[in-house]
This record gives sequence, structure tokens and C-alpha cells, in this order.
Amino acid sequence: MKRQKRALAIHDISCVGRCSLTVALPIICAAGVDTGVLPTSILSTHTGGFEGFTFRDLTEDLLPIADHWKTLNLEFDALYSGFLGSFEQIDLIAKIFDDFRTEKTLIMVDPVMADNGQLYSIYSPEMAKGMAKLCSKADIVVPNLTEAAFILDEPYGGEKRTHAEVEEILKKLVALGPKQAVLTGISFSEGMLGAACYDKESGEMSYFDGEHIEGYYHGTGDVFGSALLGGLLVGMSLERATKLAVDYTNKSIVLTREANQERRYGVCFERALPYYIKELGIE
Ligand code: PXL
Repeated sequence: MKRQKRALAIHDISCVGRCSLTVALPIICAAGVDTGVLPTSILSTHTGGFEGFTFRDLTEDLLPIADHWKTLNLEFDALYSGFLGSFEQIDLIAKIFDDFRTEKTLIMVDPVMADNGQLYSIYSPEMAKGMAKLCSKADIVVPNLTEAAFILDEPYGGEKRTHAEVEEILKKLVALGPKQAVLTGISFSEGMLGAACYDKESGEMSYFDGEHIEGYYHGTGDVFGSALLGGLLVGMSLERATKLAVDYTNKSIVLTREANQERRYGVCFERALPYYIKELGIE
């Protein structure tokens, strides 16, 4: 049997509402990867649709946890960051990337901070500058169109885009430092929604989409990013992993619609896991 890979997921724990770690952990594990967690904060629910959520910032815990791992000589095949608990965490996570980076480590940054043209309620515009810095340290970045606009300090132009516009955004993203970029939430044609990926070295750009299901489904960026990472860690190409992440996220949304479930509770990604595992080709 092949050596089992180990990943570290650096996101918040939103106790209810299926996003961040409650999504990343099961999906990356489903790819057969030993997945550790570094929680950036703990919230009773995510911030997108519930009144009165609690929020505990874990900024002070990040380095002591990572320092303990250093004493164990722990190594990771992937470091995957998402929603951060404070502005200060950007520099701390950049340091953790430096401390745990080896030849084999894939560093993936999802600059979780905004959607639909707007920053999430707990973030200020300075977060965008910091996230751009963190993205420069990554091997691969996975923003949605809104986050890409904030990172590149450009106006958000909506989800309907031409291939030429998307190409320009992807090229600007890799110019920040990463080798690869995947842009999500793009609509190239009426009724469709998907993602585009770009590899700086090969110059290859690919686009994948599926039926655009109306309404805002929470946590889908985390489902997408986690599925993408799982695919990359089992050895899929960027194109194959992006296509699988698009299809898996889409299936999860379709199942949520069929179950007639409240969208703020996230998507039924669990029910699409058998499909994901089958497509990964792992036994
Ligand atoms: O899915 C992104 C996300 C993660 N974590 C928290 C959030 C959000 C989006 O709103 O509020 C706490």
C-alpha cells in the first residue's frame, strides 16, 4: 500500500452550518488522506445567515500548537488555509507555512473573505491586502470571483464573464507568486456556473461548469476547495481535480435542493461522498 499522505486544514470550526473544518475534514479524509486541523476560531454557526452567533478567536493558540508539532518533527504533504479568525493570523499562518514547507508540501490558500461582491461581515478591507500577501506564499490559490477582485484591488464585475476576462484574472493571480490558480463561481453562459484553472508553467487553462442552481448555497467554496485538494493529493492533474471538484460540488447542491433543505445549513456533501470516492479511483 502507498504511504498515506498527511494534510493540515487551517480553518475555523463553525459548529453548525457545514462549512470550513466540518466540511474539509470529512472530504479530505474521504480521499484517504490523514487530515489534521488547526482551528483559527470557533463559532456557534457560520456568519452567513444566523443571528447572534458566538465567536472565539484562537489567534493566541496557533503558534503554540504548531511549535508542539515541530518538536514531534511532523511533516505535511499539504497545508490548506481558509477562513481566518483575525487579521494577525495572516502573518502567523505565513510563518507556519515557512516552518512546515518541504520539497513535497503543497500549500493551498483559499482566501476566504467575501462573496457576491461583498466582504463577510467580520472582515475589514485591510484583510484583502493581507490575504494577497498570504496568497503570494501559496503553490495554489482558490478564490471566488469576489475574492479575486479584492486581492487584485479591482472592482467586482459580477459572475458573468468572458473567457478572456477570466484568463486575465488567473494570470494576475499567479503573478502574485503561486504556480497555479483556480477561480470559482464563474458563469460563462446563461444557466451555468463553474470554475477555471490555470497552470503558470504549462500555460494551460481549462474551464468546467454545470447547471447553475438558483439561490445562495452556503459553504460550497469549502466543499470545492476540499474536493480539489483531495483530488490533487491522490495524484490527479489540476484539470481533472478541478473538474471533479466542480461536479462534486454541483451534485452536493442538487441533493440539497432535492432534500428541500434550508440553504444556510450548508449542502448535503455527505450524500455525494460515494460519488467523490468512486471518481477519485481509490479503493
Ligand atoms: O464558507 C466560508 C466561511 C467559513 N467560515 C465562516 C464563515 C464563512 C462564510 O460566511 O462565516 C465562519
